[in-house]
Amino acid sequence: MTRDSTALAPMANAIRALAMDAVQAANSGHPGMPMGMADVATVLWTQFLKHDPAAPNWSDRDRFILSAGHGSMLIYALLHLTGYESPTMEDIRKFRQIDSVCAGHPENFLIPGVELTTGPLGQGLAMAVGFAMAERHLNAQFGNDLVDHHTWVVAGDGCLMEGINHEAVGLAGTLKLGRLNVLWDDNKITIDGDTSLSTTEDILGRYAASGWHVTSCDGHDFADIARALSEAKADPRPSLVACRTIIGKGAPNKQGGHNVHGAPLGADEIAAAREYLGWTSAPFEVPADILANWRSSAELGKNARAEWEKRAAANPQAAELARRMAGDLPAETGFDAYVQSLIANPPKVATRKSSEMALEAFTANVLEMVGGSADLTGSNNTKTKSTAPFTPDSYDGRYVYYGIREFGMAAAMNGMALHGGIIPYGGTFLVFSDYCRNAVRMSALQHVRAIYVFTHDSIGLGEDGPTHQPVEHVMSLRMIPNLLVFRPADAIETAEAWALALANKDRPSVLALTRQNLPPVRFDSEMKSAKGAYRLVTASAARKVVLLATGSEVEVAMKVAASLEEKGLGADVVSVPCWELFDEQDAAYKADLLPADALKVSIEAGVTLGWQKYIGDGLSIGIDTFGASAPIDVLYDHFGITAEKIVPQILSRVS
Ligand SMILES: Cc1ncc(C[n+]2csc(CCOP(=O)(O)OP(=O)(O)O)c2C)c(N)n1
Ligand SMILES: [Mg+2]
Repeated sequence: MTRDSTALAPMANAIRALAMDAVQAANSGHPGMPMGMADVATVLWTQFLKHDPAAPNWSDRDRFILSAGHGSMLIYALLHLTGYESPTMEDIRKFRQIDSVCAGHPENFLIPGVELTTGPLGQGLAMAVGFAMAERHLNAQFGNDLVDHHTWVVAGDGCLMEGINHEAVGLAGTLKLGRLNVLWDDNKITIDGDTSLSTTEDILGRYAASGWHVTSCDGHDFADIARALSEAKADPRPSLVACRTIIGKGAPNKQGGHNVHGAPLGADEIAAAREYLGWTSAPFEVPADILANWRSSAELGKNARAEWEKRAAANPQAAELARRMAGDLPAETGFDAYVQSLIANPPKVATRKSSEMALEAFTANVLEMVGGSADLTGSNNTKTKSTAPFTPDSYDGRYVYYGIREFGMAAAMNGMALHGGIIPYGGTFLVFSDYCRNAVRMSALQHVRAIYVFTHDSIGLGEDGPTHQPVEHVMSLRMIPNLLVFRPADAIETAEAWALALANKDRPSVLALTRQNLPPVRFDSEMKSAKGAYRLVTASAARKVVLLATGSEVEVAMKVAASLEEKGLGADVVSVPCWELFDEQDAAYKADLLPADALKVSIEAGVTLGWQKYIGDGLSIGIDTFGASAPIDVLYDHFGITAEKIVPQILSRVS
């Protein structure tokens, strides 16, 4: 519905009033951005955004992404004003308090209309690339009748300055994601002051050079904003709209300066702003006529949803789309038959290879899986026969060539998972997980099923040396809450890790996989990895030792156990493919695997810090220094991770 500025200005001022009053009440928060972008947001939400407040999860809604997450009051105000059930005015009054869904930064798990969690600058925009990829992919698979929407992003100077922006913009330009429109809050201010303190970049030039459509507007002129958004929507390329704004617009003495970025305006300035804006209502009160205008602004979206519902009712593919959007796996995943084939023919292969074999089975059945790699496809073994390339000419493809963009890849995976309808997986070397670590953390925080294939998981990669040999990575990933970290020991454990990663729809998984071949250690189909740790070998002689090992070191533990048994010392081998799942088991199960009367020994080719929680004052075999460049056997010997070097240390502790 097109409204003139006489109607729009008070609507935008309602956002400004809520933002300044909520920040003041909380005595913390960021009024500058919502006040500065209120006019742009008002045009977007009343004239462009396709949404229905009564159905926040409608799959064909446009996605609104507040990449500048510190401006959270902008989205809270928009959701409330347009009539979403949440947040209520009570929630807004309690902005940033423990009993309010209006958290300091928007959290996807607290409010349905909040598509994603933002706050780490740059990642919202980078996740938006994933949203736009998901839309095109599902459109190619399900057609215009079911999938036909846009991704709108509000991003600040910080989002465009972060390094990840380069990765995201390059990927979006290459993939020609024309449904992606970024509205840049071009206010020339960041926390420290004027942007000229730290950047002289020609941002529009950079985006244009990356294949984007770029345009600018006066971010306080409603007609000019609408003109620019129309252009952006129509252009077949991804669009950047530089919206020239004044930070804190409406606060007469503070607007335009960096002090309005992240501090309450104070009672005097709020009074002055009320005067300046002609806003006479008490805090947290919106005049009925203004609220009515906001509420009716979603009519277009409501009608669009009604039309969509009719089309969906008549579309035979709608049920399959609904299943994928709900995140439910298909009845047949290919897992059982694949495990039977391994039992019939146990392979001696690297776990990166057995991951590929598992993926062949899963991707043939679970069609919502979309894979990729950050330019290490042949090393990560992530490409399967079922996954054709995802390109601008074939968005129905299921394999993304992300390029050397680990952080951009992980953020895009989060975006695809959050959009829904897709289970993304992507690979790089484990040692480069640091490059995308904050996006992995954001997968976990946002409860999304993104699956990370991190190969070359130890000194076992050999000659490439310490720059490429992860030492602290597996352990440091275990420190991230709500993340499953799998380090499987053979082909069957790898298949189980994949099955568990797919089954856990509310959390991400990491698969840490070897470069080197590993012998099979499992020959049965009981889903033992589901408990995180299990007894692989039971002591023959009276048990004195329990060996805990992961991945490639399970083989070493088995040799150690055999050697101890020869000396009359009983030793269990416990394989620990996933700490997090083990930690969720009951006390009796844990006590049975980790008996108090045995010497407990951990063996893992990585840092030892952390194993003490399972082994107490037992023995921890690992690597607490950087690796070295040499052939694998030399390295395992050099770092003391062989039965020959471990057994004497155990003997000195047990008699
Ligand atoms: C990765 C990251 N680094 C630093 C911060 C802290 N931070 C929050 S907002 C901000 C400045 C952002 O400037 P801009 O995007 O221009 O926002 P504006 O001040 O215009 O609202 C910074 C440095 C952050 N949230 N994320
Ligand atoms: Mg700024």
